Amino acid sequence: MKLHAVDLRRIAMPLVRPFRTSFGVQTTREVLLVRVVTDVGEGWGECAALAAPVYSSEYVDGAHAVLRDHLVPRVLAEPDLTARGVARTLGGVVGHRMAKAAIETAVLDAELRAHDMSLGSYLGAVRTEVECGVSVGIAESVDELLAEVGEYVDHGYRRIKLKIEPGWDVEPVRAVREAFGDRLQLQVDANTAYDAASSARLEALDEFGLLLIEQPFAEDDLHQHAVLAGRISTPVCLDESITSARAVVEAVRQGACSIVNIKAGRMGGYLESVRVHDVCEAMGVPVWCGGMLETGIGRAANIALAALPNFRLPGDTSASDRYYAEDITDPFVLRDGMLPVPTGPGVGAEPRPDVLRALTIDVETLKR
Ligand code: SMG
Ligand code: MG
Repeated sequence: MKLHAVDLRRIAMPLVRPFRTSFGVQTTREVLLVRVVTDVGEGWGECAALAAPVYSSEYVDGAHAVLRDHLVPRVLAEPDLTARGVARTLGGVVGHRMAKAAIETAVLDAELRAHDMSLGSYLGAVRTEVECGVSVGIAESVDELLAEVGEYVDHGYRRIKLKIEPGWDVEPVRAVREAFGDRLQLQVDANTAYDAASSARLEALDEFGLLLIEQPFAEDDLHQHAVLAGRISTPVCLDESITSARAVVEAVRQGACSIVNIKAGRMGGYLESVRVHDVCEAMGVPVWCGGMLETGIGRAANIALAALPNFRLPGDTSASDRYYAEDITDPFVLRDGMLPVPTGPGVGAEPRPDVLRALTIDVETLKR
């Protein structure tokens, strides 16, 4: 296909409640959306980067700049662009995986729409709906946390993930276990907030029957994760550390994790995510789909990915109303703890023009 133009659109979406993690509080989700206009039609992709470089080194202004100055000019110059070729075209640029993923997804969306094929079918989905979990931020108090978890349990979520940090770990986990019982599927995510000195607090979580402990240590510290994994029976899961199929093979080989959180943005796209899924399956390592507070565009694509066979645990693929009063697409509505895998062509969701317009801060159009 030929690429005619690319829109880089910045939107701001207020969250229905503040989301606090070990790295800070999000109250509004600033999102960078990519739209490609091609000779076979248009396509959309959502960049996973947050407004500030606090989850990973990427952030919205940086992603915007690298797309505008380096990535989009390379794809615009490509005489015959395919989604499978995007990674090679962008290979000369080091890093910036979330920005690369956004453009690759938009090209893939356009290509699949032109072939009237859904992303799920293309990636190898084996389910028509996926089991959903929800990620619960650090609260002001244990009582407030229990109220929030109770709301989500009543809503039907199949598993709860608690954000933790040193000082907000054993007590909230114990309180949730006591209030909701041992049958609640429960896991925790530290977003790298621990180190060797605070690791004993994590060992104390071993008695609570957690599904997993996600990314307790720094993203480049596989060794510390392997040490913890050797000391506890709760599986250690990696998020921030896993940026490619190569990285996951190394992490598993070192004993640093036995479960993997897959986020397409972090891997540089859905195509690399399928490779990570496949190598994990071959190594006997279950995966699950992470989230970056996506709008309906990114959420639709995540749900398609989560329908692959080795996605064996509920994902952070919550319903639209967990995040937003109004989504930019038709909302994803939870039914019996599940969300349906989109069946329409491409990612299977598109922005509603009026909502998109109302939330837009800026649009920059780059042409051939
Ligand atoms: O999309 O439901 C979601 C957010 C899930 O906890 C979540 N994501 O480390 O897994 C993670 C975090 C990263 C983003 S926090 C703003
Ligand atoms: Mg995480």
